[in-house]
Amino acid sequence: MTPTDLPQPELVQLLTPAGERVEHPAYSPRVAHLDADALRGLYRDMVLVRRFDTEATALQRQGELGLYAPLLGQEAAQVGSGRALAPQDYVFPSYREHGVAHTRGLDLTDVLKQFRGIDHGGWDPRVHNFHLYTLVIGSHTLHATGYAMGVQRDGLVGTGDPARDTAVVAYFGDGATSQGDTNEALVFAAVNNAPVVLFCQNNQWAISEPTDRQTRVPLVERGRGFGVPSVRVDGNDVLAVHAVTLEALERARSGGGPTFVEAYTYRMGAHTTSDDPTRYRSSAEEEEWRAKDPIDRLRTHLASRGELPEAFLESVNADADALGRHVRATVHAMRPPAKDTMFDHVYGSRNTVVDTERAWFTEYESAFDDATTGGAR
Ligand SMILES: Cc1ncc(C[n+]2csc(CCOP(=O)(O)OP(=O)(O)O)c2C)c(N)n1
Repeated sequence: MTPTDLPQPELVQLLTPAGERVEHPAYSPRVAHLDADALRGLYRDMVLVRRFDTEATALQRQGELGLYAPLLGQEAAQVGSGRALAPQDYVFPSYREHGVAHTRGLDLTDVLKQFRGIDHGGWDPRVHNFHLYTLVIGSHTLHATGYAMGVQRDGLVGTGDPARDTAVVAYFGDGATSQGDTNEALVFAAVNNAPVVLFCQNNQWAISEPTDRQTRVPLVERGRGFGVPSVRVDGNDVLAVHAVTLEALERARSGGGPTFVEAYTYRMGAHTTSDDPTRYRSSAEEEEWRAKDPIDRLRTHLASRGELPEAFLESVNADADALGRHVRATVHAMRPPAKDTMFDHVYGSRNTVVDTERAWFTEYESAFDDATTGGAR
């Protein structure tokens, strides 16, 4: 049998690509509390992160960023899941999770410091419980699982206190599920009942490798193979993603253990600004997915119910324009850091070896500032 002959797993959906609301016995109740205001909030989030994406891509083309990894097409997967998190939950992103960063309250320009090459990270992970981006594919699934085991041992799971019980989420791609680290994370998460959500955004491509070069079974089956409850959700349906993530987080926080989520979505843009997807995929495929655009889907749904007033759309556009101006102005004003900042954050506290190296480096650098050159380098 070929993979396409195999029975396909259920795809949880609450909004069809045409924007129609459909019911699901297990997941509709999870989002019953969301009123039109809440749905408009999700719409606004998605429009803002898409504008950020457009601005960042343009800034890279203008030479202001060395590289950028667009999230275009994955707004619902990221906003829907990010808005399900509690403040005390902790996130381990890969490098494309700008939409999740937005939901955690980061100033998105911080994300661009690494892409401009002026910072190893860009933000303090402790402020928003949002870890630094990880470029080593899959490695952070182990960090997240280990962190979750720590959370469990600290007694922050299953207490029944909604402000205390904590879940951990790792975001990664379809390609990452082929990495040893991700499979090891599933083993550790399963046998330790770790409070971790392993959130896979299956955007169909790992750079130029399609998912059928990664797996003979739907990715959701990979989680099940390790004995981890696993759900496949329409990743372009913000409502369904929200419902599925709420359930997974609740399971983790209450002591029910890990969940593997496969958010079935599509990377509508390039892998990064260094990539040219026309070399490996067809425009027909891109067209097919454009018809499933996550933002259009929610807009159509809200409009069909008369819940998208013109004044709201205007305010979202105004906010998006303001975000665009902020992103451009902030990036233009970013300057390289002092060279000795490379010694910062090597350890969490002062370290004598690092202090000695910093002193040596500072002295070495000052040798170029001698009187004969007047301090010029
Ligand atoms: C361990 C490791 N191997 C290879 C790479 C090179 N690499 C960068 S991105 C990428 C594809 C990742 O695809 P996927 O996990 O599907 O995530 P996506 O970029 O689609 O979000 C690869 C192979 C890397 N960064 N780390």
